[in-house]
Amino acid sequence: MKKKIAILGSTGSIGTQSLEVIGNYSDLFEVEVLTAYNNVQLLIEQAATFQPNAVVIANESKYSVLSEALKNHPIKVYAGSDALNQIVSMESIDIVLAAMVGYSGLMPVINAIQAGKAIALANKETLVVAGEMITKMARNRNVPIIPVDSEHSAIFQCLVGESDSIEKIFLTASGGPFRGKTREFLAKATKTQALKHPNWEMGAKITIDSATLMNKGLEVIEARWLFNLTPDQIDVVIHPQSILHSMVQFRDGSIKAQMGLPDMKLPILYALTYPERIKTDFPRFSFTDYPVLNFEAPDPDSFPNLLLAYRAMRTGGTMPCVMNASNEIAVAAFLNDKIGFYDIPSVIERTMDKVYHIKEPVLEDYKDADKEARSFAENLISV
Ligand code: MN3
Repeated sequence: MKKKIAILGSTGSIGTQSLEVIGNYSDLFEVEVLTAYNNVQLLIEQAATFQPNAVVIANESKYSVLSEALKNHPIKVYAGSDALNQIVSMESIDIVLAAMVGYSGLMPVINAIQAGKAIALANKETLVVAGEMITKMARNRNVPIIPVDSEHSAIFQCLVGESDSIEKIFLTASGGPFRGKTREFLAKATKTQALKHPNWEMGAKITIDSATLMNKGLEVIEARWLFNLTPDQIDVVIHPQSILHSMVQFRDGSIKAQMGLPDMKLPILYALTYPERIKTDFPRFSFTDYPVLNFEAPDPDSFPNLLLAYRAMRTGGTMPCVMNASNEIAVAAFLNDKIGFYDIPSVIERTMDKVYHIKEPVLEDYKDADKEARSFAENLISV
């Protein structure tokens, strides 16, 4: 039986690579649902190629273009965030691959878990915002959350066959385009420079997050909830070649690493086929091509976002949600040339200092905190 996949955010970087994987293994997978936020042209092409049961465009103003273009196909067409939230519970879906960007992933993932769907999670912000609530919900419903993020897939793979004996984990970070740069240089860094990532092809938001190291901060919080760790059990190590994708140190001192060439198609495929491994013809790693692999500590002076993420994680409650919201606003402003590189951590820190904090939030509290933090951060930027 083919696994039927719903891809949320199919026109983004992870979404398009997922479709490539699914296209290569059409004997194993079938696309059941595709959703996109705004990119209606690519969604139309994808739908025509993969013939899903249904498509959803979140931006309702694009509905007529979408339905007109697909009118000769037996594909159901919907629009709007309510449709997006409902589609994930469709009876026929086996796996929901959550690959949208930012906070927008939260409600669809919650609804998919409530509907008992296995989650392949690429949307890290979901666990950053409400990881405690979501992982509890998934455990209660016996729903697996399989990480797609390469570092978390690495940890997940290292833990196969292990019992509860983790001492700590090491999340590797490439260091992004600004590794080794001084504060002086970074103060004047432009978005064009920030968008040139050395190892990974990714969307704009995550590429800026990589340049500021917020991406690693988000991943630290994501790892905390995925693997049920305390903040002290998570370390970050800069590894510029992106060959070791992350490591687990066990209580006997032994360390396992998962490694390979940097290619998101591998963790995507693993998440979709787990617990099996499928034969691939992806390029193989050659040890002699990489006689030296480097490791260094992150530089918290040049990249304050990593410390802000640890602070948010230790504070808990709504603080990671507030941090994430202000980061989304600040990154969007940086991409629109409204603020400089170091205004990003400054906006985040000031928002974290000022927006009220709820220690044991319920869903509504996260929604309110997200809204409040966004408007606070926007005000900081507009003055
Ligand atoms: Mn990653």
